[in-house]
Amino acid sequence: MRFPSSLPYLVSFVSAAAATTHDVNVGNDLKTLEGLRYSPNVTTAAVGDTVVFHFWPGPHDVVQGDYNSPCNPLKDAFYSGFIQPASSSGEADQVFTITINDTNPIWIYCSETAHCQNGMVAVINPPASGDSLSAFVAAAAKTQNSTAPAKVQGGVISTNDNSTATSTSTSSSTSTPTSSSPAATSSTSGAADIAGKSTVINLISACLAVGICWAGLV
Ligand SMILES: *[C@@H]1O[C@H](CO)[C@@H](O)[C@H](O)[C@H]1NC(C)=O
Ligand SMILES: *[C@@H]1O[C@H](CO)[C@@H](O)[C@H](O)[C@H]1NC(C)=O
Ligand SMILES: *[C@@H]1O[C@H](CO)[C@@H](O)[C@H](O)[C@H]1NC(C)=O
Ligand SMILES: *[C@@H]1O[C@H](CO)[C@@H](O)[C@H](O)[C@H]1NC(C)=O
Ligand SMILES: [Cu+2]
Repeated sequence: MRFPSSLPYLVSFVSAAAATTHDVNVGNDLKTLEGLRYSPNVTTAAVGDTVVFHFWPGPHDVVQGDYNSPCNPLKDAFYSGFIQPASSSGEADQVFTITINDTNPIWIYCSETAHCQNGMVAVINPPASGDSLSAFVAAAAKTQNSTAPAKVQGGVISTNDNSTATSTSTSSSTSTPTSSSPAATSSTSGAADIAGKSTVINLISACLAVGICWAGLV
């Protein structure tokens, strides 16, 4: 059961080797140090890329919004749920990751009370013309309340690993050789195993022979 189901995974892993990871901080504009922000608030991502959301003290969440109804989710929106760091200064030890399936604009907001209304919004792949994020901010400011999907969906929550978050494209490009090398390594280590075993067998037979010789001498 496990082996057949891992095959499509390996295939997609190899074909997605050129994908880029984009990191977005939630609740911390690293430039202005404003809390009610996503940073960066504009991300350009290709199909197959991933966007990893890092959560700073809030609480905050990540909701896929409806451009025509700011601070409300799209139908079947992705949703992170609220993720709060243990410490009041650092990042949460969990991240939320979405995969980009197409290059249509993705509007994002935080559903915590008043956050969306105060400009806690972002966009992935904004429309080519017009400052649509500013228009979204202005429209959001006119809304009264925010809503969110009932459950976490459309993305993956995983352990925050700063080492992968900072070495994005390098880690995905090195995954190609890594993904192809196990076959090569396992065959060479298999050969090494056989070589090792035959060495041991040779030693044992040599010892036996010597022992027999020695015993024979005594
Ligand atoms: C990740 O790195 C940031 C910045 O150095 C740090 O504040 C944060 O605590 C780290 N998060 C984890 C989970 O190690
Ligand atoms: C997006 O973030 C930048 C950098 O912090 C900020 O200057 C800009 O005002 C933000 N845009 C909107 C529409 O909030
Ligand atoms: C939205 O907020 C307004 C004003 O505070 C309130 O009257 C209304 O009931 C709220 N709507 C929902 C769906 O919570
Ligand atoms: C991409 O497709 C997957 C599988 O259908 C879905 O779970 C995910 O939410 C989609 N990503 C976005 C950004 O909508
Ligand atoms: Cu928030």
